[in-house]
Amino acid sequence: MANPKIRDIQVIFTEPDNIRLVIVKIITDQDGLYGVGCATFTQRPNPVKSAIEDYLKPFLIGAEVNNIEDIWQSSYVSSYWRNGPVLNNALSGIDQALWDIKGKMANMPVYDLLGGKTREAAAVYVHTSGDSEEEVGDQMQAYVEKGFHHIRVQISTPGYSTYGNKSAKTGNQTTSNKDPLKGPIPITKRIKNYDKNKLYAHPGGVFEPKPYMRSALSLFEYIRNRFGYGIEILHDVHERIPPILGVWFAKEVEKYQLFFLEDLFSPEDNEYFKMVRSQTSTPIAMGELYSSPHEIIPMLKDRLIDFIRIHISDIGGISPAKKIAAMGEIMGVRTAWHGPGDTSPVGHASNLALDLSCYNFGIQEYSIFGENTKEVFPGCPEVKQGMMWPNDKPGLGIDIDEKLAKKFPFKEREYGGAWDTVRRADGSMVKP
Ligand code: GCO
Ligand code: MG
Repeated sequence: MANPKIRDIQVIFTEPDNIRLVIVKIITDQDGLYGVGCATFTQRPNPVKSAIEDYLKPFLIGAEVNNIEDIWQSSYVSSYWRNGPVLNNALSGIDQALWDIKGKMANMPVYDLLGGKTREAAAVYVHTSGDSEEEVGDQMQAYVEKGFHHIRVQISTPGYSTYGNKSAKTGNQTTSNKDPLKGPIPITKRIKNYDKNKLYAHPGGVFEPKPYMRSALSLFEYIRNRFGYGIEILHDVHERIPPILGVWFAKEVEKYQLFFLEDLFSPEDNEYFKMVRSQTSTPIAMGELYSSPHEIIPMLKDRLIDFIRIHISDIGGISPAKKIAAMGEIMGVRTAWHGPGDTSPVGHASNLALDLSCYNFGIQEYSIFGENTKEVFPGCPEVKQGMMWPNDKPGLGIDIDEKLAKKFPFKEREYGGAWDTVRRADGSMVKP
């Protein structure tokens, strides 16, 4: 029987729980044989769709589905200029779908194609956040009682906005701080009737590094006093603070024994990780914003990070991710694939295939699937007792109910669905 070939490539947009998801479906010329892949770049879905439909589809129709690596390598350079989140998400959708097909042809789960299980399930971490330390602690208590052992903790900063907690009081509002001793007063409050529209295209509020760091350090102190050191806590700085303050912060948190401290710097400030490494043993996680091998390789080569936070579809799919994981293993760096709400359940299934098969697995981020999402994606990985479990079906073990997916078309979004525009008190931009 001839090797199956790609007959059609389809892009499916759906947002079952208010997050825009992009799925690729590869149909082969063998009846009933198809695969699904995640190409979700929630802030820019349309260019990803075009990169697939207008460029990769005509390039790949007729290709033999067996040859995943050759398809990946030839597609990667088919644009000549390469890397970046749009082209890599397009490539990821194709790549993950081809791994799904190969598993179905071999009648094996993808994790078996990648070398088999090194663990039965993948430990996950979940998100807590709140306006007060007690609120964060109570959320944490509830998760601990459900068997979770790794908890991300974020807290709002009185008078300012902050990442990970969009509370009405201090989240996306352009807040004003009344106490100048607690931090600068936002420019929108200093100048009467300041035209806020000049500053806030997509209001993400006002962020100031010192008040944020004081709130976070106080939260860690509270959590350790309330829960002790038996539970693992994680924290996401999400860039935002000037790099030298990041170096100071990484040292200050050492006594709280975080499982990891994430996105301490922006990718543009990768060089600062060398300073952190020589001054503290706080475990460092970085990578969700990387979309080129040039960003992650130096981090692994010099052991500048402890956890690879790469968003698999932003790096081009399972094929490149497994190579990065292998380099990580050789250098003593563990995986912690990005798993936010804007990774589709197909993307989570790809994360899980690597979590189970890679010896140097660290932890898996898990954003709880909404009810609609679980219905649109039959075979969603199951999470219980703080672990994500495979369903042992061939391929990625997940599908998309296209009829149901159509019931959740992309909603209109102002500002094109841009990421929050966060600014300092003086009105200057903050990343992100
Ligand atoms: C995380 C990430 C996300 C991103 C989001 C961007 O650690 O899960 O920081 O929350 O902000 O995926 O679209
Ligand atoms: Mg993050």
